[in-house]
Order: sequence, then C-alpha cells, then structure tokens
Amino acid sequence: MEKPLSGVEAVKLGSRYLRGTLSEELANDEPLFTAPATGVLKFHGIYQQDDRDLRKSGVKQYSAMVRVGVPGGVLTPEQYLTLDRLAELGDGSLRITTRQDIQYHYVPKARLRELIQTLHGCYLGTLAACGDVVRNVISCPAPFANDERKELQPFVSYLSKNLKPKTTAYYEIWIDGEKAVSGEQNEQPQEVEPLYGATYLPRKFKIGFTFPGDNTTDIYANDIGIVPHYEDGVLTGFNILAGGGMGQSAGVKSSHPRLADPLCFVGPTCEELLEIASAIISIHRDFGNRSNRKLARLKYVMEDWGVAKFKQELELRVGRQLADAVPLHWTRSNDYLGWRRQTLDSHGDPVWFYGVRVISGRIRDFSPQQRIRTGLRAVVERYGLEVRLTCQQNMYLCGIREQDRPGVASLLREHGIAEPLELPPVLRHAIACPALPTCALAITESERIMPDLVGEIQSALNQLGLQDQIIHFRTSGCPNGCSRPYTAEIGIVGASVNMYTIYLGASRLGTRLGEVFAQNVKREQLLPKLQPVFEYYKRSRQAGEYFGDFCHRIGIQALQDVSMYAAA
Ligand code: SRM
Ligand code: SF4
Repeated sequence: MEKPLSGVEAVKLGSRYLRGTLSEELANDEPLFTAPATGVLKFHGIYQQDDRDLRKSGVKQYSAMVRVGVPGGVLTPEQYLTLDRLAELGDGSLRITTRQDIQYHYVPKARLRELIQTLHGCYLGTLAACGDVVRNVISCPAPFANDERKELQPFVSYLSKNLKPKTTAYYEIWIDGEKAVSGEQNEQPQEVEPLYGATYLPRKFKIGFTFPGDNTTDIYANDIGIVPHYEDGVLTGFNILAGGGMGQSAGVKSSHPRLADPLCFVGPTCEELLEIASAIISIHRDFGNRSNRKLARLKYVMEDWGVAKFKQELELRVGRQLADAVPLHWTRSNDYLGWRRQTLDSHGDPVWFYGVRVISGRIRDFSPQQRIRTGLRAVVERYGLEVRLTCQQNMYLCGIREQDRPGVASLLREHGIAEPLELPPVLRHAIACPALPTCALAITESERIMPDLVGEIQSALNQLGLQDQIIHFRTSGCPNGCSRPYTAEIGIVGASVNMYTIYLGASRLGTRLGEVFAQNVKREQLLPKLQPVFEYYKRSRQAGEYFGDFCHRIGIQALQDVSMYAAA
C-alpha cells in the first residue's frame, strides 16, 4: 500500500506555485504569519522564528530570519554595502552562512517587503534560498587568476539562474505588490514549473562546485558536487558527484550523514552541466520519498539504488551513455585567510585579496573595540572592493591594489578585526551554526558556546605543546548538521538539553565522515572527554599526521578505551 504523502506536499500543491496566502497576510497588521503561510514563506527565503531566550520567560516574540541567495558568494561592492545597510531592518547584524549566503535575524514582518524590494534593486533576492528546491549554488570563491583555476563563476551563475523556480509569485508578492493585493493572484496561474512541477522537490537540493584538489566547499556534503577538470590549463569537462548530505534526525534510525559518490564525467559547457544537473534533480523529484521528510533527500535514493543503477537511470534520462568520473585528489580544505596574491595588474604589479576571519560568520559591531560591521563597510566603501563569502563563513576582500594594502590593513586593525594568523589555530577554522536563540530546531547551544569551548580546547593543546596544530572543529545545535560537523576532525552535535555527541575521525579534507566517540556528554564534560585523546595524539601520532587521521588510524574503540581509562 502507498504511504500517505507528508503534510508539506499538500501545502506545496495548495500554494498555487508558491503564492498561498502570503499577499493577504502581508497586508494585515498581525505580527506573524499563519502556520500554512510559513510553509510557503520558506520558498521565499524566509523563516518565521521566535526568540527562544524570551520564550523561556513566557513571551513569544515573532520575527523573521531572511536568507539572501549569493551564488558562489560573489558580491559587488554596491551589493555588499546594500546588504550592510539592510542589517538595520533586523538586529543590526549580517551573518555569512555555510553556503555563502547572508542571513538577517529579527526582521519584523512589517519590514519584509521593504527588505526584499531593496535587495531586488541591487540584483539580489531571497527566492529559493530555502524550501524544497535547488538552494544557493556554492563554489570555491578564492579569486586566484591562473590557468589551473579558471573562473567557475559563469557556470555557477548559469546553473543558479536556470534552476530557480519559474513561478512569478515572488515578483507579484514582494516586488509588484500592487498586482498581488489587487486579487489577480487568486486566479489559478497558467505558468508551470517545467522542472519542478506543482509540488516542487521532495526536499531541499544542494549543488556545489570546487576546484580540483581544493575542498574548501565540502563538496561531498552536496546532493550534486561538480569539480572541473583541466588539461594543460584547458577545461575539458566536469566530474559529477551525487548523493551527499549531512542531516540526520534524532529518533529516525535510518537517517544519517552521507558523502556523495563519484557518478560521471560530462563535457565543459554550461548547457551540458545544466542538462545533467536537471536530470539528476528530476530523479530526486520522481523517486525521492514524499511520505517521510526525514528520509527524503537524494542521498537515500542513491543509497537504495547504488551508483550503477543511478547512473543507468541518469543515462536513460539524458539519452546517452555517460563517461566515468575521473579520480579526484584533494590537498587542502582551509579557507585562504590573510593576504594572498590574486593576480598581476596591467603594469605587472600585484593585486591582492585578503581573507577576513569572521567568527561564526557574524558581522556585527560587538563593542567599541570590535566594530566588525563598521570596519568591513568602511574598507569596502573606501577601496571599492569586491566581496566574496566563503562556505566556512569567512569573507575575501578582493582586488586590493599594492599601494592600498597598508590602508586596508590599518582600517581593519582600527576596527578590531583580527589578523587571521594572530588568532589561535583552532578558532581560525572553527565553524558553528546559529542554534539558540533563533533556530527553532536547536536542541542545544552552538554559536554562543563555540568561542569558549574552542578556547578550552586550545589551552589544552597549548599545554601539550600542540599550540600550532590546526584541528578542524565544528559545532551544531542539533543533528541536522548545518555547520557540517560530520566532516570536521572534532564534531560536537547537540543531542538533548545541555548534552552533546562528540564525533571524531573525519578526514581534514572532507573525504571521510567522523564516527561517534561519546554520547550524552554535558557541555562542561566536553573538554575532559577529549583531553585523554589529545594526550594520546601527542604521544602516538606519526610525523605530520592530522588529528582526524590519527583518530581514524587508532580507531574509535581504542580512543574510547583511553578516555575511559583516564576517567577511572
Ligand atoms: Fe541548515 C534547517 C541554518 C546550512 C542541514 N538550517 C535549518 C534552519 C532553517 C532551521 C529550521 O528549519 O527551522 C536553520 C536556521 C537557523 C537560524 O536561526 O538561522 C538553518 N543551515 C543554516 C545555516 C544558516 C547555518 C550556518 O551556520 O550558516 C546555513 C545556511 C545555508 C544557506 O545559506 O543555504 C545552513 N544546513 C546547512 C548545511 C550545510 C551545507 O549545506 O553545506 C546542512 C547540511 C548539509 C545538508 O543539507 O545535508 C544543513 N538545515 C539542515 C537540515 C537537515 C536537512 C536534512 O537533510 O535532514 C535542516 C532541517 C530541515 O531541513 O528540516 C536545516
Ligand atoms: Fe538549527 Fe540544528 Fe541547523 Fe544548528 S544544526 S542551525 S540547531 S537546524
């Protein structure tokens, strides 16, 4: 017997291509949207949230999280300055996400249309930043100009544009409000979604690009991963991976993080890429689980079928045989922080980019000594710099002329923006999801505890003489894994009130998942649990061995034994 469809499927179908009751609800004075409207709102990049700190005191204060799509993380100076200005409509902060977007928190319902119209004025938008569609297409944003790293952005933009929902609902509701409130939206619209159909995808869908060898975007965590292949500096095609994802759900046993599999190799044009991506998306559309949203991602189709059957179905859909993927080799996964030479100008002088470490992606004026938002605005405005957002929540300030280097450096310093290499190594590369107080799904803290927790870990490493060791650390406030903790060398994941699961043994290069090392660990017990493993690492690592590789070589059981022995 067919399983019943999940409730969200009915909401999508009834929404008339993402219209729902949004226009009517925007026109009323209620501070919040109705529950059915919030389901549709997500496709427009907006989540209704209530402050969970206030909730504890019995108050429910509603506002919106708004996610702005930034394909490949690339922003003109004007776009960045507009984004910066718009932070005033929320809580005064912008947050770089792990998929190169910008999020605002605490935006009142009454200011949403103004926000989206302003974004629209500078060619930015929120459509499909959330929802059961292709999300922001990510890419390695480091702007090195050389033959081995030919610009991927045209491919990113092409896929991004062509895979957006085709409904005109977004424009009617947010941009051309007159038309929406005039009642025209009540007629059944004629347009259809050629790729998505009326119920869109069973679940979110993520596409990521990166350069060969450089896994800064965590390519294996995406539904589709795309890696260009160059021969003698010439782009000859793309390796396609499929079936990755991090999310797992407490209590749903068969849900789990999964790395994407190499699937095939396709030619080097935008059209070929779009054809293959659309065909893979159509497999998700037709075979993804529409009854249980916890098992609805493409990764479960891949797992059920295996790569051979998946490829066969794909070949059927594109009507030809597909070449096998070329083996991939990874050598790095860290963001490019600090000063990097981008290219040479027409006089042969160097042009630089500067990787700013933005802790948890949070761009805010934290204190008179630490005015991160003001400092970044000042530097972008004064020097007219292109901005690129990274999947590790950092920012590259690009196109800095040789003669402007001292000015940029001193402006950043004046505003308390730390030189990345001066930061402790673990903090330099740590990632945290927002969790409390904004995220409705958070079980524990994440962003708010990350600096202290990382500080404790760093002190322990320092005492062992491991002060220069970079260890990738990521924390998420629930098993959904928005900070991609399962590909971090230490992953800390919220499990129940003030209790965390510790994952160890992932590869620093994002090619191997971590395993559960300890469960139900209280916040204050996290370091004591890890301390014996650090000591063991200090004693027994091989020359140059990364922490994640060490944990994997030794094995989780042996690490647990060491930890238990130390506690006894
Ligand atoms: Fe995420 C849901 C924040 C990247 C897996 N994610 C959420 C929501 C919207 C909570 C909700 O549904 O009510 C969070 C909003 C919190 C807030 O207050 O802002 C949220 N996710 C984030 C961001 C902002 C975390 C960050 O620190 O930057 C990232 C926004 C990315 C973007 O710009 O699009 C973010 N989320 C991710 C990633 C990482 C990635 O894509 O590289 C993952 C793991 C990869 C994956 O998708 O498998 C991720 N988020 C999830 C899931 C689990 C999905 C699943 O397959 O089970 C959820 C829950 C859901 O979809 O039901 C979720
Ligand atoms: Fe929220 Fe969980 Fe994602 Fe953190 S990992 S932002 S707590 S959904």
